[in-house]
Amino acid sequence: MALENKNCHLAISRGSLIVLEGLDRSGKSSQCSRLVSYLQEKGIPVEACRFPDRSTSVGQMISTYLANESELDDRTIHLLFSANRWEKRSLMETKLKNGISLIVDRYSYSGVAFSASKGLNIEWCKAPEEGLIAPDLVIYLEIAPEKAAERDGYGCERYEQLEFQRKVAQNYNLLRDSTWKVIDGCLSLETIESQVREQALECVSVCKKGKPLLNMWLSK
Ligand code: Z5A
Ligand code: MG
Repeated sequence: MALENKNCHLAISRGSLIVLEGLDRSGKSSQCSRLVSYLQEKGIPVEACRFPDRSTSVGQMISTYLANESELDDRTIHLLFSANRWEKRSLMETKLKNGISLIVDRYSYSGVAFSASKGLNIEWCKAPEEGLIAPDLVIYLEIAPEKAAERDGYGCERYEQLEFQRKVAQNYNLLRDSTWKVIDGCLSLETIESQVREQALECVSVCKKGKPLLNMWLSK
């Protein structure tokens, strides 16, 4: 009984929120899945997440829009992308507090960089993201828009146009903060993978030691 009580007070060290960002085709999804497998092999509790999450009804509206099968006002689609993150917020918090690290393919930075590239005010774009969980680490895969356009699958969805991607890159630059680590997205998959691993392991270790969870753009 005494032992049970003692165990009740043992705090679970929290998981890390690690986000991958970058222009279209910069290699985010490839690196997310490689990182998840690597951390799993090391016995670190981890799950993958992605935004947009097309599995929800909000996500399906977004997916239809991205495929050019529906039209929505720029502010409306911006708020839908944000709502798609808000509908996952409490689940993400529960997982992090239960020691599960989350590797997230795109997050609020995509939301703001893409919408601001349409001419929306950047502060207006950031506002609905305030209060989402702040990432512990943002890995930005940097690649010239021209290089990304040479990769497989480019041009299938609404935003995959060179001029637009140049604006997105400029807006990403405005959003950089101390949580960002920039990796050259033109390196080989394997070289990037090893740099991503190194950054992720350091982040997991710092979070385990009790780094507090913060909220997006409120406490920075
Ligand atoms: N969007 C938004 O507007 N607002 C928001 O809030 C959010 C998103 C969250 C869909 O996103 C769109 O939604 C996106 C932003 C906007 N814009 N568009 N269009 P998405 O995440 O669903 O997009 P995607 O279909 O996954 O594509 P992607 O993310 O652009 O690709 P990626 O994940 O960065 O790349 P990849 O799939 O890992 O790799 C692409 C190809 O390159 C593939 O053939 C790889 O084998 C190859 N590759 C990858 N790395 C390398 C290296 N290092 N060398 C050579 N080749 C490589
Ligand atoms: Mg992707």
